[in-house]
Amino acid sequence: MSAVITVATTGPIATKADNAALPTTPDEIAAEVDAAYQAGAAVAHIHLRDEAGRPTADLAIARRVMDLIAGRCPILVQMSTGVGLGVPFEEREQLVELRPRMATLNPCSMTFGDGEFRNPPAGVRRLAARMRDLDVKPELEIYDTGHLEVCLRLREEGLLDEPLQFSIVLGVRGGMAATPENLLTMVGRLPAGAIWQVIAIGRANLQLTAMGLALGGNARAGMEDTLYLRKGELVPGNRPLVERAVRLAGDLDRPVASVAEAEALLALPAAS
Ligand code: KMH
Ligand code: ZN
Repeated sequence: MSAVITVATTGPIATKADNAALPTTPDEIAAEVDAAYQAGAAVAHIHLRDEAGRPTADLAIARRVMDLIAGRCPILVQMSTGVGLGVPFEEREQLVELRPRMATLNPCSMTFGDGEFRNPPAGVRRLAARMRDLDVKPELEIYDTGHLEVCLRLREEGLLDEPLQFSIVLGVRGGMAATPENLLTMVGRLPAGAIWQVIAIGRANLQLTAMGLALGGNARAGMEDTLYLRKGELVPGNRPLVERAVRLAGDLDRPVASVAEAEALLALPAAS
């Protein structure tokens, strides 16, 4: 089966001081998304930064980024509602009002590195319901085993439509460690028919992304998850990471999904 490649160009944490190639302005993000699309990505996972490079849920910046991307390529935009640790949930949830085709839904609060990632139960339910009403497909970010149970409860409550789409996030300090055993455990617990990908943060990015593809998952690539191509070698942009994921998928007989194929595979509601 084809593999959907998502590019995550920017994320909420790294800065240009960590890697000068990190895109942070709307123009830089759109250019990197376009390069990733040309290399085979069908989905763009988007975090926004303000003029000072800080994570933001500013709707004007979000609209500008979405417009710039749409002006360049037909990639499917997945807005992060995780945004960044310092941004209140009530601001983050507003991003779905712009009706991106997809958005993340982080089901639980947790320790996240040295910070706190706040996703209160009532807010998560409100955001899930709003996404359902707006036809924005949620990608469920599960950082620990219990996060999956919370998602299944949301489905029972009618707040999530099938097929459920998961990111199994490995390597965040406060969530599951980035080990093959944890990935296998989580894949084994997913409900039948679930769509999933691995998000492997840091050093194990390559190995766990490859493992996810070998197990039949989709793949995410980009500077949100690693700033290095390999140990000690900073990546000069997002494109080489996407190209690597495309190569891995191809070698595993997983042709890369086009945008149209990704829309079907991910069962996205029709564009409005
Ligand atoms: N930053 C990753 C650990 C989100 O943006 O909502 C997970 C992520 C979730 O990408
Ligand atoms: Zn993200």
